[in-house]
Amino acid sequence: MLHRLKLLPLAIGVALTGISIPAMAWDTLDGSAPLVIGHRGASGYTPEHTLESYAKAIDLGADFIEPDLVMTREGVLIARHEPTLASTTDVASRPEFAARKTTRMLDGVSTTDWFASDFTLAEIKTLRAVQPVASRDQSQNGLYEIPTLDEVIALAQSRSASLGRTIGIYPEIKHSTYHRDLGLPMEDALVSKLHAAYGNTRTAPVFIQSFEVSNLKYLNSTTDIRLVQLVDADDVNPDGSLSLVAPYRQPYDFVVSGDSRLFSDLLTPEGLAEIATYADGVGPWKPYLLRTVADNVDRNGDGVITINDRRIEGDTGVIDAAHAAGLLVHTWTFRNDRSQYGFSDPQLEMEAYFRLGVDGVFTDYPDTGFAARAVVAVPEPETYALMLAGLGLVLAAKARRR
Ligand SMILES: [Ca+2]
Ligand SMILES: [Ca+2]
Repeated sequence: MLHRLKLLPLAIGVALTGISIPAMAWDTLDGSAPLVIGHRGASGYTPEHTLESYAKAIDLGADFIEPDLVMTREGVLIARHEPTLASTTDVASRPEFAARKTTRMLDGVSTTDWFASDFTLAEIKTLRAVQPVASRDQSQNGLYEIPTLDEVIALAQSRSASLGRTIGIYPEIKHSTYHRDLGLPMEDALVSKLHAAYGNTRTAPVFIQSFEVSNLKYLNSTTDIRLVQLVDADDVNPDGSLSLVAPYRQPYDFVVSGDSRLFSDLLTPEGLAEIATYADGVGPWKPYLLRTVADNVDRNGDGVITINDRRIEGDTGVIDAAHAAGLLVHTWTFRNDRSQYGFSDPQLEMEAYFRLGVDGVFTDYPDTGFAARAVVAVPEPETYALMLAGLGLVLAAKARRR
């Protein structure tokens, strides 16, 4: 409720200056409105990581679009959630690529699939995206190409110009250590593209994100573009604590270097203080922020007890601690069709996180995020009354002076 109290001086200030548009004082790091980030585009509606999905996200109100990045054989950055291609493209149905199916270790996990690094960009461009979530619209399968980072940047910049509002990009370096071990290091290639498109400045409408740590520390020495440390986990325990099982136990570069710290250690005051030495924000999985417990009540009434029925037990203090360390908090992932911890409605879930003061949300459904932010942005009725009363006093005083 803290931000509601912040509105009082704001309301008086608004009244004294005669500005009649009420403004929300958010509990975000800098008081500005939180970001709606189109997670893999508008991936709830359109196959993820396609220009069509990013364009849809922009149409639905996203402030930023999120390309996850992997590399082709010749080192071109392309947008895919994983270096593997089977779940999000039609590669498995293409006889000319049947022999490319192979087994590699991916962050310690033996993985059999088609890997982007075994394909040239020209070959990647012959593939078509498919919707990987069976319950989502399958009618656009086979229609859209796999975009390069260059194409994503061009889309964001052209849509920014045509719409008159800035569309940012939020690239994620996927599996940094894995790519480096293949001889395809991603960091310099990404920075080079971003500097060419936006300049080397922290005011660029760009955040670079990674689950690994050492690559972000390196990037902090090579670019002023803002950096975000992602923090993962694999599940939520019945008591509300986070379950940490490999490969979601530690940043993979910690596994390789023998650093014993877990993802959860990054969110202690000490962990956050260290992140603040090299990054501008932290991106924790949302259960790290809002504490929930399982109590065997079917809150969403679907007849089964799942993680979605959990009871909310307040917040964990991580947002305030991150803000105290000077870090933005961008959390993920909000989906209309799943993972609504403790909530029966996906918009209400995002509203709750906005009220807690997160600085941004990643969502597969940017329209729901946009609607949630609009609801939270509207001051409560008593605040309106205060503002109107203040404005009335000013107008009356002006009238007497005439
Ligand atoms: Ca991502
Ligand atoms: Ca249920």
